[in-house]
Amino acid sequence: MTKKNVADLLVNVLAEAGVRQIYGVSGDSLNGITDSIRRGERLRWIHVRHEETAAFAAGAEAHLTGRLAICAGSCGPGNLHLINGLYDCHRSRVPVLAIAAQIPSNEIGSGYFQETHPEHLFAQCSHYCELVSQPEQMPRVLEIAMQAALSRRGVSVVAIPGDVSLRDAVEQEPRLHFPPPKPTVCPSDEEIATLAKILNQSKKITIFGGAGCAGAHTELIELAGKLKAPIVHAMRGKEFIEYDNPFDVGMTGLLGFSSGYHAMMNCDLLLMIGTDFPYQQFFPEKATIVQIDLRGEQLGRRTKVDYGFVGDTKTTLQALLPKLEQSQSDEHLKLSLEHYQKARKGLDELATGEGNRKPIHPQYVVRVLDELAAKDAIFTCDVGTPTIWAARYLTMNGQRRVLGSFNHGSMANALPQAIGAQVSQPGRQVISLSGDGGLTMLMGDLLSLRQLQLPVKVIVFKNDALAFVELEMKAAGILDFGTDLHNPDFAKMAEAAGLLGLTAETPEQVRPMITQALQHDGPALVEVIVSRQELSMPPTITLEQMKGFSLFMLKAVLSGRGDEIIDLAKINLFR
Ligand SMILES: Cc1cc2nc3c(=O)[nH]c(=O)nc-3n(C[C@H](O)[C@H](O)[C@H](O)COP(=O)(O)OP(=O)(O)OC[C@H]3O[C@@H](n4cnc5c(N)ncnc54)[C@H](O)[C@@H]3O)c2cc1C
Ligand SMILES: Cc1ncc(C[n+]2csc(CCOP(=O)(O)OP(=O)(O)O)c2C)c(N)n1
Repeated sequence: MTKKNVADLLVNVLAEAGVRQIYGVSGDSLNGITDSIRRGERLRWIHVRHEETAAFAAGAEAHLTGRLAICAGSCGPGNLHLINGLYDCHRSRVPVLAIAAQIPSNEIGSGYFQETHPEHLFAQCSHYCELVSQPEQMPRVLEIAMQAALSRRGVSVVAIPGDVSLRDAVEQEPRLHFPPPKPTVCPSDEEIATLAKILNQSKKITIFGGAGCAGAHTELIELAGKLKAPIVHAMRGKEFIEYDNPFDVGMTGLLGFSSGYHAMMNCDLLLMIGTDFPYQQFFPEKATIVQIDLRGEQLGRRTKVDYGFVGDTKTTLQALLPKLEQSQSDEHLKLSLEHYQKARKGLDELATGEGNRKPIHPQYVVRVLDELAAKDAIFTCDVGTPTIWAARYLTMNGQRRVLGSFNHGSMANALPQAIGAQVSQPGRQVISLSGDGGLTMLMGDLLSLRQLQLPVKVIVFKNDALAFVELEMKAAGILDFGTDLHNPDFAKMAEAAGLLGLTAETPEQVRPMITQALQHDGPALVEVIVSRQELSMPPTITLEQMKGFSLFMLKAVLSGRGDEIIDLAKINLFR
């Protein structure tokens, strides 16, 4: 048997751990590793056009599978390009390992060609970030990195000079051979009794759930039934909470529903479960606040908390439910549900499109897409207005998924995440809701759809602007500046890149074109010419009040229509 080099060992350890692919862009310092992938035939090399895409794609894979996903960049600029995508993965707490190739080990510290120090660069966006400077460190450093990414959920980085990858390995095999641990975490019996007592004594309870409720749908619904409590969700909880949920009153936050906002503001007790919703302004000031989270450091991070418990949602609710009395008072729930129906109706009324009457409202596009997409479709949405439309108009059902750059808030996430989603879930329909700004930021990777034969469907909301920023500028009372986009014909560009390219200019073209794209056996792009300024400020807030406040400082929900601020409301008023 030929002796392994360090790169072979690295590839072997990853393959043994169940890794199937590495996203990246090759380069001299990575040659040892890519060559080992080629020879070993156990991992696929997913060749993208920009390393940032590789990191976002790995993040999407990790999000969907829950397993470790890998990206790689060559030394200096190569791995530096990973950084924004890695920040996103780290802040979304998905397990991703980045391999950052390094310059020749004997040149480190000399200011050599392409020299950077990945250990410093990636320190802020990783749990673990170490340099492998000699073969004896392998596979231990790699395995520590993998364990850190998996158990602390987030990013680990292994920096490795090209020459070290090519040296003979000392160890030959992986050292770790155990299945992923799956501990259950529950508050103590005493704490569960306290929690039950507080809940049994309270009347107007609202549950505020987030992504930490994944896998606990049954328990959550039972809990709401016992407490007669409306359930508000945070954005990352949408895919796990919204469906089959008779207690659903929508999302809160600026992009949320007024019903979600009011259900939280009007309760006596807010029960936060598995959420890290970041906007302080949306929490009630007077209500008692109880928080349950898997990680103790999250308790009280976003609002004052009166009772905090450390536990995973499913285990905690299973322990709690038998101790709860059936609530007899459903006034708060009824009011919240009625409010939700009204808010939902108001938003649905905005999602219309008729014949050839321009402009096309983006809400209409997403409503049609929602109707036509597969039951188990995976949606990705760009930061910008596509996040708003996804939050409000995509319907979840327990099988569908929705991914975005929700915590890091980076533009250009949707296409790269769609690539990772499609690579890791080859049988599923993957749809990217792309902004024209977001798409063009990492547009080179449209080419990857053809090269990698990924049948991703890209819906481009062509409003010729950084529209979300224009909204923020208007909210701050300043004039739009630096937000115009002079766009190409995206459909023609897509065609030139080997994709099906379509343009919808009128509402009547939306449905047939989305249908055609979804049925197309390959990648497709539909550019939809949508209205530029679709949203308006809440009627309760005047322009004067808004001055000096950024959008995220507003303590209100961005209503779907606006009657008071005429210049913003035009589009809605003339409908
Ligand atoms: C342009 C833009 C606008 C946005 N506007 C809004 C908005 O209006 N409203 C909104 O809601 N969001 C909005 N977001 C998203 C927002 O920034 C946050 O990403 C989102 O609110 C967080 O959702 P979450 O709390 O469900 O998820 P996370 O932030 O992922 O928090 C999950 C929490 O659950 C805990 N947890 C994990 N597993 C478990 C478990 N098993 N048991 C218990 N706890 C667990 C974690 O420790 C964490 O504290 C916006 C994003 C963008 C980009
Ligand atoms: C990398 C990055 N740069 C800038 C921003 C600030 N920003 C947030 S949304 C947005 C506009 C997005 O424009 P587009 O993709 O066209 O979507 P739209 O809002 O127009 O629908 C910008 C510039 C950001 N979030 N991320």
